[in-house]
Amino acid sequence: MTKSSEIKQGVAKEESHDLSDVTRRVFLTGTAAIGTGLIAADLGMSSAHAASLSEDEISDLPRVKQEMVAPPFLPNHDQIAKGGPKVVEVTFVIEEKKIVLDDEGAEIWALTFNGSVPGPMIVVHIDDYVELTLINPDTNAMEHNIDFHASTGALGGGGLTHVSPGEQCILRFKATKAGCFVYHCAPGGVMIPYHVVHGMNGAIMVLPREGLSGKGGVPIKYDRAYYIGEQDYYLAKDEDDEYIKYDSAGEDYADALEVMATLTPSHVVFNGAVGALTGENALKANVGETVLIIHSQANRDTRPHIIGGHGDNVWQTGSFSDEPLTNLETWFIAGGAAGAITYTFKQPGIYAYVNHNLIEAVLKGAAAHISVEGAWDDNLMKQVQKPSPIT
Ligand SMILES: [Cu+2]
Repeated sequence: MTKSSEIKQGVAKEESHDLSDVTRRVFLTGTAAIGTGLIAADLGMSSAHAASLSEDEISDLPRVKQEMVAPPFLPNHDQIAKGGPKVVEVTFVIEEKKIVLDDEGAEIWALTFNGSVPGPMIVVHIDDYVELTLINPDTNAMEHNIDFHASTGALGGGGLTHVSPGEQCILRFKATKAGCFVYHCAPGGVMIPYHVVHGMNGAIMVLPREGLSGKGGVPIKYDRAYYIGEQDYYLAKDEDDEYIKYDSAGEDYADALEVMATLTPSHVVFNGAVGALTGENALKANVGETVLIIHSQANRDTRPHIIGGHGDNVWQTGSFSDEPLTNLETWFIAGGAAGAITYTFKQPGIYAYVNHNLIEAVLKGAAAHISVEGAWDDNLMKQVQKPSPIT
């Protein structure tokens, strides 16, 4: 059975439920049956590939633990791979937690990988193996799983990783495509968008073993790297036009689905909440530094733009197998994807990094700041006359 037909089946199955009538049991377990069916289908498929390593050969590979860090930061990594392929061990602990989204106190019971929205970025090189331990503590209420767009097979691992509260599982996949890719929870049916728009998504960067390169294969090195995960939220309001507050994760289920069905988010934010990357939380850089920015949106199209700067190199599809576009003003990240850019800062100041749907940037929250230090270059820009009375 193909991946897409599995997903369609799951959606059709869930849509047949009266949403207001979903029992606690169905709610908690989602559509675990879909995952079980898929395991059988997947095992029936040959995994033989010319370059495949045997289980013995994989067990002989060096193993490294990657310490996860909360976005906008990336884990320690080499831009150019040292040595051959490795098994990179990663642990995600799922956390259902209440977070405040804006200055007005709007809040959501977020569903998170490792407690952050977005989840932590994983960085590996092509031909490495990612070995993820996914832990769903019994303090959580819901079943979760993970679908890696970077992986191949079993709904991106979603069919092999359904964990109920109190369970853990281990998934290994080979990183066969170089680029930036989204991962997200996808328990089945309407639970897929519900979990994704409650924050349960993140990204992995699979670097070419020789590092990034630009047009004509010219190597690109970055001095800093940041991960921006854009998140659309769909909060329901009460009769007094106030966002409804809930006592536990999942309680907003029926209300959230109604708002989700309008396709009109209440919030569009970077890194979990309005202001998460502005003011004191601004990203930092110095004049002359090349900054890599990875931008993911697991659900909805977006169009990043640096006000006062450019995308020097832009992999807007996320694929590092393709040459980057160069010198762009604004670029496009398709919903369900992650892209990357580099920009070498040439002037100091506070740059706004926005979703250039400016309504979403200013009214909904999709804005970050990059605070850049260094010397101003009059050659590039000079205020020839300050605003003053017309003469
Ligand atoms: Cu989930």
